[in-house]
This record gives sequence, structure tokens and C-alpha cells, in this order.
Amino acid sequence: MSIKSSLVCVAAAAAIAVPSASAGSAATITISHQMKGCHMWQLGNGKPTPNLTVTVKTGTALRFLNDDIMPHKLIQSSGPKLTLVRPNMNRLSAVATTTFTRSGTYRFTTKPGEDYKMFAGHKTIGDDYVLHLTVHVK
Ligand SMILES: [Cu+2]
Repeated sequence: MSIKSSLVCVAAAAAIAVPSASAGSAATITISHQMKGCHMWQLGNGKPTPNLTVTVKTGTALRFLNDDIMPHKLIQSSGPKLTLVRPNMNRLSAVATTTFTRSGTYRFTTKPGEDYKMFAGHKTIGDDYVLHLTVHVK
């Protein structure tokens, strides 16, 4: 399934769950734990990747869910200035959010922290990925 079609599925599911929501749609990007490279982005139930590009409509609320075994601080590296809500995702299942009110191209990365204590000694394969996300807002 392509990234675009899975995003449409997420948006459709959100619309069904909240039928009265009219302004824009919503999508969730999970930072999921992976054996190779430790962590990747995952849009909805899409394929995990360390370099993700998505296209959303103006007004979309994007939710970041940190399901990794380490903290991630969400960092906007380029694009029109955004307000990031709770960007310091420093516990299991922490959520950060932002809403794209202006069209443009936005880029993000994360600054990972140390593994949570309960996962100390947890082994993964290869170097940890540096995550890169591009969001095109139309
Ligand atoms: Cu990780």
C-alpha cells in the first residue's frame, strides 16, 4: 500500500470516528522500535522507514506517538514555523502534536535519548537511524 493511500485510510477512519470534525483531517506517525537501526517512522499501519515523506492537506493535525524504547525529541528542521506541542517525547507512548495551518514543505528529525532503564542492554542491529521526515502540506 502506498503512503498516500494509507494516509487516506487514516483520514477516512478519523472522519468516521469523529463525524462532526470539519476542519482538516488527522494522521498519526508512530516512532516504532525496530531490530535493525532501532527505530523508524510509521504512518498509520504503513511500512516502517527511517526516511518518510507524506502529503497532507492544510489544516491536518499530525500526531507523533513514540513507541520506541528511548526518548525522542521532535525537531522541526525546516519549513514555515510550527507550534510543536509536547515535542519532548521522553516516556513510553508519549505523544507530540502539531497542526499544519499553512501550505509548504516541512522537515523534521528527532534527537534520541538513552534507552529507558527497563530496556537497558537491549540489543539492536547496526547503527541507530537518524530519522528524517518530510511533510508536504497542500
Ligand atoms: Cu530507538
